Amino acid sequence: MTELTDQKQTTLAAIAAATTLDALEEQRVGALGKKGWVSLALKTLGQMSPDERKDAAPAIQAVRAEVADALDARKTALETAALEAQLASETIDLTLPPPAAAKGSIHPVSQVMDELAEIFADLGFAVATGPEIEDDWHNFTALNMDESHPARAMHDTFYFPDKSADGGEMLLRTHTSPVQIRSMKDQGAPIRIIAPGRVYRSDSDATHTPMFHQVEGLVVDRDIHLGHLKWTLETFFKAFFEREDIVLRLRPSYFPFTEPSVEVDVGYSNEGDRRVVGGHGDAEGHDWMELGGSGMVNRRVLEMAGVDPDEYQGFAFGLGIDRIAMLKYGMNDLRAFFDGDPRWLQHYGFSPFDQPTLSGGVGVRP
Ligand code: 2NL
Repeated sequence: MTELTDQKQTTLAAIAAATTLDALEEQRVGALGKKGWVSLALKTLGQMSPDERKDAAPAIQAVRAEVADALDARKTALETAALEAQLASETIDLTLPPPAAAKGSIHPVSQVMDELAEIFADLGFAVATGPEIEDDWHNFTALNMDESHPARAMHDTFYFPDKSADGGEMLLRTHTSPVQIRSMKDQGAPIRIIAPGRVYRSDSDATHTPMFHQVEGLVVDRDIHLGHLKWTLETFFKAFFEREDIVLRLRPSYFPFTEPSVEVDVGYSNEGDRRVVGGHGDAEGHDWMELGGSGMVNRRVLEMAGVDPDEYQGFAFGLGIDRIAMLKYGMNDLRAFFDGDPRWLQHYGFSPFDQPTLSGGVGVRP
């Protein structure tokens, strides 16, 4: 019994001195584990006479309980101390100055895409998206540009070295028209969508980059005519440029995918080295700027997209997003759009908190 009391004193002292949960566990195993001294002491009860056992059993159980209680108490104390230390290290000093202002800004192209989506959503258009890597059927054939069509060569297409599984050429889309072809095939008519996104053409100079942004629009329904097209574009440009004196000029043109086809010009005036839309025709320095093309969807295109051209008609248009962004926000160098220069982005970028909305204005400056 004295040996047991000694072992108990040693263990209780070690428990009290333990500063980690690991050290505590070591004491538990040494005392209460299968080969621990308490467990071994309990095993000796079997060899005792009933009289001896009557005294020894409660004594050993009492030691066992005392050690177990000490372990529990120490464990709770260590855990509480650990939590308090963590809480102390994670306090926030509210008297410190605020962190530096966020450095990121929304690129003008992203801003204008958000503005476009907002305006067209209000006119009942949904936003459609599709792959940037296309096959030649969706990019060209379905748009009434077969292999021999000269417009195919005119598009300066980036082709991939490998053909698709069914033998077609793979390419980077040269316009977002294939998105609308896919939407018509999937949804059928009537349909009212815009397809904004990146497009690629292999030409590059001061006014052309190999990747640029386009938004196309498509409305297919019964009895659609050119009047709907003109009203839609005029309404869009008035909302986008936030002025009522927008003048549009539709010039006869040719696209294989529309018939008739028209070029869309907007009137502008020069203000120093900056072009400002609207107010056309009242003084020197006024001219027209081509912003896109449009027309009535060629019936062959409707047919190839699975829409019956005797039941449905449609109009479509395509606008260069980078160009209308430059015009609206007074930027003069297209190439700066894609340089990723943080100073340019700092100057021309938009705050992430400035979401374009029709109620709050679609073009708030940061
Ligand atoms: C331009 C000219 C245009 C279209 C794009 C189109 C799409 C389908 C069917 C018919 Cl699915 N047309 N898109 C139509 C006319 C012109 O873009 O100069 N864009 C910058």
